[in-house]
Amino acid sequence: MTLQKSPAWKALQAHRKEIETFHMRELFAGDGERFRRFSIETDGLLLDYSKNRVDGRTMHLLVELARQAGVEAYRDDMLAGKKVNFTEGRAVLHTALRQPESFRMELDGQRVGCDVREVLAQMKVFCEKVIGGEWKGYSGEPVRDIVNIGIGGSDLGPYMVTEALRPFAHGGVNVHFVSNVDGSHIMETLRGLKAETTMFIIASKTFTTQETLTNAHTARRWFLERAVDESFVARHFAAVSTNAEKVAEFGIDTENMFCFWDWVGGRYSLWSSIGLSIALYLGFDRFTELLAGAHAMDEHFCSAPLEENIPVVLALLGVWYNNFFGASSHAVIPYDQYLHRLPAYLQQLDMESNGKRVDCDGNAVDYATGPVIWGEPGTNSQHAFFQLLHQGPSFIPADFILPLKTQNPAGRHHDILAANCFAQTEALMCGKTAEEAESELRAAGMEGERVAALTPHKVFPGNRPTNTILFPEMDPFNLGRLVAMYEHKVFVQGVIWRINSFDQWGVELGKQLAKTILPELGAGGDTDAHDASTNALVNRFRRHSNSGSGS
Ligand code: G6Q
Repeated sequence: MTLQKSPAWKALQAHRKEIETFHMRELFAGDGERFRRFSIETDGLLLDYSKNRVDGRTMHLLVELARQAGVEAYRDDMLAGKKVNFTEGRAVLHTALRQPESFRMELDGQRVGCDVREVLAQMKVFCEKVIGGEWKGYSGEPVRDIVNIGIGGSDLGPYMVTEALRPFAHGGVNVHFVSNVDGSHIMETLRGLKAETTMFIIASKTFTTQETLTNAHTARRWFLERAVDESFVARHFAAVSTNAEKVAEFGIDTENMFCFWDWVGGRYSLWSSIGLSIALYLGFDRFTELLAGAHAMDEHFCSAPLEENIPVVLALLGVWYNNFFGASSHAVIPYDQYLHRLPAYLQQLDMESNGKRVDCDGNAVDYATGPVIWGEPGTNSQHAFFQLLHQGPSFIPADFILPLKTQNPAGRHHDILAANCFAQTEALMCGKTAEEAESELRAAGMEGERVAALTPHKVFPGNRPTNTILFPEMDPFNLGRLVAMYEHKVFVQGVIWRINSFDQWGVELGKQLAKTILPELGAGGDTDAHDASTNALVNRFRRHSNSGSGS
């Protein structure tokens, strides 16, 4: 049966018409218990979803949709190591990376639990040596700067986490991230560094990614121009990969290689040795707190009933708006400057996972799947795009995220931040009626036609949904919970939409075509191998660029 013909879907469609005219203002006015009924707390992490266009029946029907889609069975399959990434024939076991020590699991003859512990132990020893200064560079000085070279899943997670947890850095090493193949990224990063005290971590699951290898070779050249002796590479380059052969081919001693496994998807890999830069920057104990936080969310996801399950409820609300209100985007607004990379991280997690148009039977879907995810920290975003959230014609649900305690108590900063966060969700929900707008204008001394002319511009329709996520403070444990919460939300939505959330074939075509175009940029004469637009762009670049051979 197709999704849209399922009883739960049809019931939701009918219900959508029933609640069309409901305004959240009235729902709150008519129900003093609304916050209590529509919020969930687990160990200090609160999801308030009462400012959504839902009532008890909506939630009942949405949970029914999750049941009919088999969310619980799919979840159990994923955790049991079944090959739920069916287009790549892979298990999806990032949850195994954050299991406690007692965890034992075998998969196709691999000792998943033991392998994870072994690599963690290797990371711990390495971190202790580097942080403690026992690991010396070629001049005998300790490491001061770590440069993580990776892209996509091998960059966004560690970069987001190290930014989010800056106050927890031990201060002995700085961390830098180079991802873009634009040479400016690596050249700007290297400019301030000393080869003697710099350690490069080449983070690439496949160790074949063009951008990462190009940056890694540039880093190696930069290093050797200074260190001269090839044998010094071993003290300054480490690799995180599943591909030992390619690591050795690049010239990195496999002693300095930290492995992970094909059952860890790139965008789910920050919990694996891809998190080495996190562990070096924060210290290994902080890294394990991050894992423990994610594990706590895994436990909640596995054990809480669907109605009280935070990732499930977030997923269902997303489906509600995406599929029944035509909301094609979803904003994420962290009220925490340290989380400034969270929206970018979630863009990959959500859009690469659920930006799919074909269902698990290979049929094109006739319903919306993953929305566009976007956002910026509050309060900055209030002064930029909130106008559109409040008064634009598009309907955009949003998540507001706020830690209760700040890492930097300073005057009334945190109160002002929180007041803005709460005020925005209140404003989006309540809006401002024409009568209210008009009486405000009159109270300000305006009269007659001017009032009538200005009133429509001052009206806020309200009834715009938000989730508010509060947690005790931005520390490794809570960040782990927050990220795992979004991972599971994305998973649940993928199950409901009957798509494979764990492959990413959509990134392949552009990569293939770039491989054809690259040699053309360095060849003589004009190309006519493509369409007229691509030919003209390639030929113009060839004539005017200063890039060198293009090879
Ligand atoms: C993530 C994707 C993708 C991947 C990068 C880097 O889920 O697979 O973003 O992480 O393409 O790949 P490598 O780690 O293999 O270099």
